[in-house]
Amino acid sequence: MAKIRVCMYENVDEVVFKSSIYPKRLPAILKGIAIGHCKQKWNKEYLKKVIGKNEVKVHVCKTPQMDFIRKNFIYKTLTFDDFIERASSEKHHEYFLSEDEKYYLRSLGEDPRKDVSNFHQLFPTLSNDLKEPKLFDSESFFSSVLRIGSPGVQLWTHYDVMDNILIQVNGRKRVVLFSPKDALNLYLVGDKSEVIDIDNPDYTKYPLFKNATWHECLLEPGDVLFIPALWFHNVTSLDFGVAVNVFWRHLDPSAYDHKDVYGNKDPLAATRAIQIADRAIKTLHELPDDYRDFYARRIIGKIQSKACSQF
Ligand SMILES: O=C(O)CCC(=O)C(=O)O
Repeated sequence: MAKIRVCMYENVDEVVFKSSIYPKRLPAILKGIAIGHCKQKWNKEYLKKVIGKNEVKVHVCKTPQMDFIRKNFIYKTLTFDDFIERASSEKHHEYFLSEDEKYYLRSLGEDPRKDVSNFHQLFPTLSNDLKEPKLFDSESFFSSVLRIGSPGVQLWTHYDVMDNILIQVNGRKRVVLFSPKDALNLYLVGDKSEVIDIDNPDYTKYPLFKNATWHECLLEPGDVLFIPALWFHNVTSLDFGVAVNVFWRHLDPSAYDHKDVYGNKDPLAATRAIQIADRAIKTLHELPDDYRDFYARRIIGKIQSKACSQF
C-alpha cells in the first residue's frame, strides 16, 4: 500500500491559501496560523468551569474504533463538565458500557434535525478564545463544529461534501486521508467506508483496500488541516483532544441539498445520478442473466469513458 505524507505549509495567509494551496484540491497542513488564546486556555479545568452543566449528546463506545455502519456505540446525554472529566480519563468510576469506554462529542445544531452546528453560537463563553483562520469568503460558510474525544478514539473513514479546515486546538491526532479517486477501493456504504480497522484490514474481505493510497499526517496542537470536499478521512486521537472544524461550500449553494445539516449529503445532481443508476440496475434485472451482464458492462464502459477523468 502506497503511503504519502500530507504537505506542510508555514505561516500561510488568505492570499497564499487561495492562490497556491486551495486550487490543488489536496489535503494540506497549515502550521503557525494564529488561532487565538484557545491553545493555552482550553485545558480540562477551564472547559469544565466555563461550560459547566450545559448538556451535550455524546457517542459512547466500548472500543476505541467507532463504527457507524455497524453502530457499535450508543448516544448518551451528559453535562459538559461530566463529559470532559470522563473523556479526559482512561478509567471511569461511573460508566454506561465498560470502565474504559471511550467518549466522542461532535457538536450538533440547536435543533439537530434542522440546524447546522455553529460553534460560536452554541458555545458563546468559548467563542472569543478561538480565532478562525480567514481562508475562504464568509458567504460560503456552512458550519463550525466542536469535537472532543477520549485518547485513542478512532473515527470511521468518511467523506464530507463541504471543504473543511480542522483546527486542532490541543491533543495530537493521526489523520489518514484517501483521495476521492480511491472511492472504489474503500468499500463504501453511503459516505462511509466499511473498512474500520485500516491498520489491520481483512484483505480476504476487502482485497481492493490494498490499492488505496494513504495520505497520512500527525496533527499537533495549533495545526490546521485543510480537507478538501470528497477526500476520505480517518481520524485517531492520540491524546484527549479538542478541535473545531469549519465547513464551507466549494460549489454554488444551489448545488447542495438544503436539508443537509452535517455537510455530508451528496450534491443534488449526484443524488439524482445515483437514483437513475438504481433505476438502471432494476431495469437490467428484467433481462436474462447473460444479457443483463452484457448490457451492464456496456453501461459501465460508457460511464468510464464519458464521466470519469481517468480509470
Ligand atoms: O477530528 C475529528 O475528531 C474528526 C474530524 C472530522 O471528521 C471532520 O473534520 O470532518
